[in-house]
Amino acid sequence: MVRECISIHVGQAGVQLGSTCWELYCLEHGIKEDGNLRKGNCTFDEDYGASVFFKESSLGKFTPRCIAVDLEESVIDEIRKGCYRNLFDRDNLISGKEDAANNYARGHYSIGKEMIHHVMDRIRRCADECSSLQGFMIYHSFGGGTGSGFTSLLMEQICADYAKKSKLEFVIYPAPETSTSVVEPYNSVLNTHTTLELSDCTFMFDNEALYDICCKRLNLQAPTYLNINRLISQAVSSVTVAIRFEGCLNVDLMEFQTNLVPYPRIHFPLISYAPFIAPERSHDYRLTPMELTKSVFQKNNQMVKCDPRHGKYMACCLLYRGDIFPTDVKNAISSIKSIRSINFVDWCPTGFKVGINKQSPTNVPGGDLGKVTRAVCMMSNTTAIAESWCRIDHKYDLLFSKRAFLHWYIAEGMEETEFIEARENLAALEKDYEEVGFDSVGKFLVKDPDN
Ligand SMILES: Nc1nc2c(ncn2[C@@H]2O[C@H](COP(=O)(O)OP(=O)(O)OP(=O)(O)O)[C@@H](O)[C@H]2O)c(=O)[nH]1
Ligand SMILES: [Mg+2]
Repeated sequence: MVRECISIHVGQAGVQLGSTCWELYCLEHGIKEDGNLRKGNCTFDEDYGASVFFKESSLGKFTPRCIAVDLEESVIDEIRKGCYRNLFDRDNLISGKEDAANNYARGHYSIGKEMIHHVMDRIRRCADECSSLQGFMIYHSFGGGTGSGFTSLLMEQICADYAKKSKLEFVIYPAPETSTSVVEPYNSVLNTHTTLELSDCTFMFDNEALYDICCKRLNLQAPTYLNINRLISQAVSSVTVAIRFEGCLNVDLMEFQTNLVPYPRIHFPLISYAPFIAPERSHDYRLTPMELTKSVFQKNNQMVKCDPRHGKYMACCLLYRGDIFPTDVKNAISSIKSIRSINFVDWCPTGFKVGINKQSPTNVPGGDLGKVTRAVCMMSNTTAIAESWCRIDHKYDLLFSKRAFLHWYIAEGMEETEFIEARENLAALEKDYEEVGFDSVGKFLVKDPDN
């Protein structure tokens, strides 16, 4: 039975990232820009394939099961006018007249409230077209007013209406190089506070880490959002490949999630990908499965800046694509286990979960990654990712200690107490990460001196 997924793209980053993801999904499933299948392509079948992400019409045209929403129109207009304009259901491209001006409060309360019913209505229609809806994937930025505020509002509504369905997020984490406003720390903390109990799993993509990969690994002079988004799309595609294609050792997203999320709040896996290789270097390039596996444990292959050597792993999921065999993987993992700097928490020792999908990575024409026959994407739950919360919290504290820019939020109806509660929740999250890293051994052996 087909288990459909609905993608929701919110705000500029969410929508633009959506464009590159659908570009890649179309290429992978052999779907043309107008939604028709390429001749001779038959990747579609009953259980897997395109129907998880695409709706097929009686004439054989495929339409993405997705909704793109932004509070202003320019970004969505790009899709309406772009070469994929006939792919999407136009009614699911929703835009307003006025953006959230980088203000969470406008996205969540004032302007966002006017748009939410229409968006929920389109989501309901999409859900009604599914025979067995698996869940939602929500793409957005932490830093934008729409990406943070409207997404929070949307998540609240989706959770109220579809409590049992899984909700995964793909989120752009702000970076100084690409930042567009000074209040991104506020928006990020407020968004995380609201969605922490609502989201099942959140994959963060740090623009700084991706910017560095573009410059240092792929020799791009001045990377654009398009360059960055195309890299993220390859990772998102790897994360979702198992629910779209059949393969040996094909472990699906829900199974990975069970292994990745030991506690509901500890749901921010770190994504690493390999290889990052420029097209001009790819013809004489071939990494062994062992080398490939080792490279995803290196810092420069991570999509969030943090140092896993300073943390402990709770779980590692390795998603291989292309010509890889289970024995190769087994050997690679046993060699990884012997590396001293890779530490696991003692209550969950060396939990590796592996998926192999025979589909090798698809090359995007004009893209920045060269053609390779195999690749790996690692989703790991490591306590080191808490570093990214520390960084944002610190920037938040600097602003909030002076109550800087707060009046913009108050003017839209927010109260200072919400800022205080949000920050406390994030402090608790940092603490949660610290505590899961503690050794459990000995804890139960210490006797209470009074007894
Ligand atoms: N990777 C990536 N980051 C983006 C992109 N567009 C914006 N960003 C980042 O997203 C944050 C800004 O949020 P946006 O998504 O532009 O804002 P929005 O959701 O449209 O919200 P408002 O414009 O405030 O209504 C900044 O951190 C940007 O660096 C993109 O296409 N790709
Ligand atoms: Mg915007």
